[in-house]
Amino acid sequence: MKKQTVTALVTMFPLLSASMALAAAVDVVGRVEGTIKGISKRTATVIYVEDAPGTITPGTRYVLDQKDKTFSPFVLPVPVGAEVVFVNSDPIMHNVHSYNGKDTIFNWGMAIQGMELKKTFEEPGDVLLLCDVHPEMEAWVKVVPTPYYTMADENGNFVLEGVPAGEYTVTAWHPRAKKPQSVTVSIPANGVAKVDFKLKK
Ligand SMILES: [Cu+2]
Repeated sequence: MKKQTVTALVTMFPLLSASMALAAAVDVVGRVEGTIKGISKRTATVIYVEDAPGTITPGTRYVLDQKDKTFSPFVLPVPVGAEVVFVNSDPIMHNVHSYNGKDTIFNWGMAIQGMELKKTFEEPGDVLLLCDVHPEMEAWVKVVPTPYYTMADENGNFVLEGVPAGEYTVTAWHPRAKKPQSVTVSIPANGVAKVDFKLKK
């Protein structure tokens, strides 16, 4: 009897049933909490859920600044498909020389203060950024295949909220780690999955 009522509702009010389904989906999320150990500068760690369903939020501005002869931030995590704005905030010349391994992806002169150039990253990966004028300048764009990512705090703690419940691979990446570490995690609805990573230099 109840089933028939639901079917009738769906037939009569397809929009209503769609919004009900959305409300239900919103509740079926959990979170991942954990720690990063084994490496210094833990705030450079990106933690992400590899294969959970979801889309990136449009309209987010991802900025990598060049200020006081430093790239800021040192590590910028972005979801795949994101556009990153590179800015020179210094009154001196820099460039942005980006590498995939040893291969140059692009190499831009950033001659003028306030200059902005944009690049969309279409593939997951680790993009190294250097400035040929100032060898001490270094940054990374970590392109992740997911909208679910976060960074560790200075004590190595992290929290990743709003992940759809399910079993996923969760990965921790750090530019100084020998390799990323991945673990399989079961994220409960309305609950917490705990993960402790130990990265090696
Ligand atoms: Cu420079």
